[in-house]
Amino acid sequence: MTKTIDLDEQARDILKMNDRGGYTIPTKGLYPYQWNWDSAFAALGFAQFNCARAWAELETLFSAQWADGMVPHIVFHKADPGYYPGPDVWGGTGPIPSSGITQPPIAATMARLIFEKDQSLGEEHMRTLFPKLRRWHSWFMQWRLDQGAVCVTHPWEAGRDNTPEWDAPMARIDPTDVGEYVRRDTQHVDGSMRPTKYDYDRYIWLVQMGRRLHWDQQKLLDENPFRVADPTMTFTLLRAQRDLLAMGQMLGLDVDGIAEEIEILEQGAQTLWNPEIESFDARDAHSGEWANCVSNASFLCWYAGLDSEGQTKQLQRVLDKVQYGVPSHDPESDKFDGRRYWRGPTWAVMNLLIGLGLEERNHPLAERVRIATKTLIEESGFSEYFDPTDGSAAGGQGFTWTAAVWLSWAG
Ligand code: 9WN
Repeated sequence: MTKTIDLDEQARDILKMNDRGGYTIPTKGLYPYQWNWDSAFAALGFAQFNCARAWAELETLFSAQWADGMVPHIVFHKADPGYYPGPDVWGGTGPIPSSGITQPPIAATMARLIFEKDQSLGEEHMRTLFPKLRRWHSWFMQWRLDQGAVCVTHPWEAGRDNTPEWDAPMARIDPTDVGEYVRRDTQHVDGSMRPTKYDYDRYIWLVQMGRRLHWDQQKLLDENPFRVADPTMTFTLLRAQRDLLAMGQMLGLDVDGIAEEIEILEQGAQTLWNPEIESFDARDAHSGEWANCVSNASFLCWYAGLDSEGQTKQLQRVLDKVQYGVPSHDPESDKFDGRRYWRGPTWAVMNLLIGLGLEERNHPLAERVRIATKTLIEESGFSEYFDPTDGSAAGGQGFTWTAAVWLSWAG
C-alpha cells in the first residue's frame, strides 16, 4: 500500500518535472520537445489531478496545427541542440517550428476521457478542440488511405520507429546521398537499445525528401517510396473518429460525414487482416506485400471497437511466451530482440490502449494486461519501455507517458 502511494507521488512528480509550461517533454535529455501522442498521454495523466493543465497540454499541441489540418509529431517550442533532427533539418511549414509528419491520432480519445472527468470546464474546452480534431482526422482521410486503411509515410509516424514491419519497405530506400549527420540519441542512452545507423540513414533521408518537397502531400504521395498501411494508425483513427462523433453528438455540434468516415475505416481495418499469419498486420501500400508480423499494434483492434477471435488466440500465445507482455514484436519470431526499442520491448502506453479496448469489451485477457503493466512499473519504475522477458527497465528514465499510464490506469 505504501509502495503504491509512493508511486502515485512519483508519477505526479515526473509529470511536473517534465512540464515546460503548457506542454510536457517525454523525458529530459533524450526528448526535449513536445511530441504529439506523448502529449495526449500526458494530458490524461494530468487529468488525474489537474484537469485545467490537461486541457492546456492538448491546446498547446493544437496551436501547432498546420494550415492543411495536420498536427505535427514534434513541436519545437524552444530550440535544443540535444536532439537530432531538430527544426532546421525538418523545415516544417506550420505556425510553430515542427516536424513534417504526424503521429497516431489518440488526442480525441484522450480528450473524451478527460471530458468525462471534467464535465464543467470540459465542455468549453471540447467545443474549442472539436473543429481542430475534425480537421486533423479529415487530413488523414484525404491523404493517407489505402483501401480504407491508414498509411504511415515515415517509420516515426506510427510511433513505432524500428518495428520489423518496416524492414522490407525500408530496404528499398537507397540513402547513399544522405550526407554526414551526428546522432544525439546514442549520447543519452545505450546504442544497443536504439535503432541502428542503417535505420537512421533512412529516417533522415525521408526527412530530407519531405523538406525538399515542402511537405506537399500530393508530391509526397507521388514520390515517397515509404507508404505502409498500418494497424496503429488505422485502429487509433477509427477509435478517435468514434470518440469525436460521440462528443460532437453530445454537444450538439456538426458531425456531418463522420459516421461515413467510420464505415470506410471499419472496412479498411478488415483489409489489414493477414490470413496467412492469422493476425492484423501492416501492408506495404506500394507493393501490396504483408509485413508478416504480429506486433503490439495488431492488438489495438479492441481499442478500435473490433472483436477478433483470431487476435485473441495471438494475444494468449504471446502473453504465455513472455512474462511481462505485451511485447512489441512476436517473441517467437527470429527478429524478436527484447531490448531494442520496437523490436520486442513492452511499452506501457501501448498496453494502456490495448488494455482499455479489452476492458471495454469485457475481454477475459484484460486484467492480465493491466496487471503485467502494473508489475513492470512497480518493479522497474517509470522507464520508457521494458524488456518483456525479465521486466528490466530500458531506454529513457523518468518518462512522462509511463507516469501517465500509472496514474490513469495501471496503478
Ligand atoms: C522519434 C517520444 C518519441 C515517441 C515515439 C518513440 C520515440 C522518436 C525518436 O520517442 O521516437 O519520433 O527519436 O526515437 O518511438 O513513439 O513518441 O517519446
